[in-house]
Amino acid sequence: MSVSRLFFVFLSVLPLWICGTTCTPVKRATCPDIPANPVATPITSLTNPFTFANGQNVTTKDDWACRQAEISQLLQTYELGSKPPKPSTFSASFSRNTLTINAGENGNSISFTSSITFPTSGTAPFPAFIALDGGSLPHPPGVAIITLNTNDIAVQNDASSRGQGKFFQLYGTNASAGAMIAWAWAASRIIDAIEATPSTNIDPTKIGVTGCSRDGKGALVAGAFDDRIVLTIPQESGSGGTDCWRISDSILASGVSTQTASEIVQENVWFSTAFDQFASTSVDPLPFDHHLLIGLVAPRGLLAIDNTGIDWLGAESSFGCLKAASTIWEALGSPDTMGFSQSANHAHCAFPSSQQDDLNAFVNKFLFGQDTNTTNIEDNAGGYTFAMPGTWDPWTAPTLD
Ligand code: MCU
Repeated sequence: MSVSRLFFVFLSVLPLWICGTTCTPVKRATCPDIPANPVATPITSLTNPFTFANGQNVTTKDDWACRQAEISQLLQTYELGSKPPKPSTFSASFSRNTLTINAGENGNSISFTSSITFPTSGTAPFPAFIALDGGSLPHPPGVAIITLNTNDIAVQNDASSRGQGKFFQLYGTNASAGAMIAWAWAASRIIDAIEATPSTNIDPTKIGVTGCSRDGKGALVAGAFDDRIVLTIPQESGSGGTDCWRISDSILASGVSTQTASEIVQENVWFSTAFDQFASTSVDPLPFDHHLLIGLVAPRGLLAIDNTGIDWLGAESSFGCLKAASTIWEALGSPDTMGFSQSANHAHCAFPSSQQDDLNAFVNKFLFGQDTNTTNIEDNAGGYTFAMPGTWDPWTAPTLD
């Protein structure tokens, strides 16, 4: 081979050699620092997704990656507590439809299990839902259900459950985590285990997460904090889920008996104790609201399922919060990968058949790779109005290149 030909071959393999199989596009060189006191100025509208905490604008997709990292950090610091990374000791095994996960850190170790219910139809490797406490959706054909037992990981009986569960045996009872971020940690470990254990017959690239009510809040947090999850379906998650704190305060003030931050922190341990100071006084100094938690999922698939028949759930708050969040999918050029389906007059967590088509469209698109129509899924059973842009969301979505 001639020298010039050798040089040409060298040049053509160079990118592969540098990148291996994990090459990602060149990112913004540095992300802006979070200001020392991001909770200084009270904000009565929802916070602008497209402005960094230091006031700079988000103008590109690389900026958005930085903004997502910032939002993730702010949510962990002021509301949810820290989600630890994969523990330094980790192993997984699978037998008799049970996934066993062993994790160790700082001399502590735990073992927890998840049962997998396999579909009676379809082909392996199967797509799957990680379903908090089994979830409350009708099981989609061909999809496996991996049950995450929430109380085993972080107990959620009531306000006295703080620090109880295997997560806290591993990370200490003083860990900042509330129960939801602890479950999100466990969902990530389940995905690690699936990736490491091909004998499960689960496709790790086709994993969704779901749960209803308190577990719907948890499903949203799990989907927000692991971008390997391709579809997030919070069902009737209410306050602490797809509702925005500020909108819930406002609809309570207008006479709708809905759950707000000040009530929720007294009821259970879903949040870090760092959230108490805001919940007990005002949520306005928070540099985020839950439209930004929802936006951590973007542009991955998200279908929020709501029930307008129960005031406590604050479906109007969820509607506005999701509308505000939808500008993030829009800015990323992916408006069709998020939708919200609201229906009325049914028992809490009883999935009504009127929402089945919406569910099928999302499941078939994200777990089976089909080209289904998820355009404008925005069922508005409550007849809510929410101006875009408006008082709650005084911004327009930029086009992020
Ligand atoms: C909607 O989720 C919660 C709600 O936040 C609580 O206030 C209520 O007690 O329980 C709901 C729930 O989890 O119901 C199963």
